Amino acid sequence: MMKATAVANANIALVKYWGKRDKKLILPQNSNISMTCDGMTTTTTVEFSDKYKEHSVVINDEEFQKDEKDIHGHIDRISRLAGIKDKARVVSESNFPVAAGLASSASGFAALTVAAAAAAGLKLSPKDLSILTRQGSGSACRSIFGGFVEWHRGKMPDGLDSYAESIVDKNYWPEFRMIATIVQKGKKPVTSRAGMAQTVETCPYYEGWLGTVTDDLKMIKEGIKERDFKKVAQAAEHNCLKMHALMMTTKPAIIYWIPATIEIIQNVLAWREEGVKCYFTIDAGPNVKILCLEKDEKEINKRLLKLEGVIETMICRPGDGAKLIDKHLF
Ligand code: 2P0
Repeated sequence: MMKATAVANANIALVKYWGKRDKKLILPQNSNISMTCDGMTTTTTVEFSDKYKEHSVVINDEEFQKDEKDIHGHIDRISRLAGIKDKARVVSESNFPVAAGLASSASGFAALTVAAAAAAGLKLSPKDLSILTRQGSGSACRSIFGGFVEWHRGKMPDGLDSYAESIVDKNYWPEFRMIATIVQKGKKPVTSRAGMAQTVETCPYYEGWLGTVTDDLKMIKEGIKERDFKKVAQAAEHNCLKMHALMMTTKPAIIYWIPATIEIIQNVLAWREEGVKCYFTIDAGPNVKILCLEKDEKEINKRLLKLEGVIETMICRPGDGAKLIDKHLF
């Protein structure tokens, strides 16, 4: 088989990945934890053939423009591993706004890796797929798995012990929700890759981050296993604010928040005072993800949609890991 199609969901981190210990192999400074999000899906078809002279990559109907994420290099990495010389045609579609800072590269690289490995004839375990995916984009290695996932930092210089692993599958805690709240579409001012490199180099508080992240990991892993919403959500919110404190105190400062970001933060805090059980997390952009449980989802979503700065929301439950499907895009 030289053609294969995979689907993968985006993921949102509860303990963030923000800094590399090895830029080439994409090895993180700290272990991190995410939830794979049902319904935020990328579908990718890859075909290797001698009829293609060069790799071609079409994402959401547009020819891929080269950026810091080296998709062509990632395809080469996979074909080298399989020992094939043919070039690839790649067509990829996401069902959510790709430029909205919603982890599109995670679902994208996970789907690409699973499809390309299968099309190249490689038979890899989920762990090995995760290691391979990681070399394309770090957070994507978590999207190989469903439910709640930990990406291990690892210690080895070759990165063979830095892979993602399931904590619990999507059926363990089906009531958990992330409401992705869009306040701005379009590209962010500083990419994650550049932003995290600058943070490791210039932020005076980075040691403080590394020194406290172990507590966050422990709390969140325990909370997931105990299905203790407050334990997970409170620690996730704290971890997110620590990451943004790092970003803000690099040189030059990286401030991803816009007024609507603060509007949501202030409201979430006020709603919590009222007894509504909701917390927030924010990634490398202005959009906010609200953590809540199914029973409060409707009320919180209604409140979010009334805020001036909110464009739209997407409600996600724990979703599946990446998998092959039969229906090709071409
Ligand atoms: C995360 N982010 O844990 C963190 C939180 C953004 C903020 O992982 O350079 O696109 O390709 O490994 O994975 C975004 O970084 O960066 C990210 P690369 P990636 O979700």
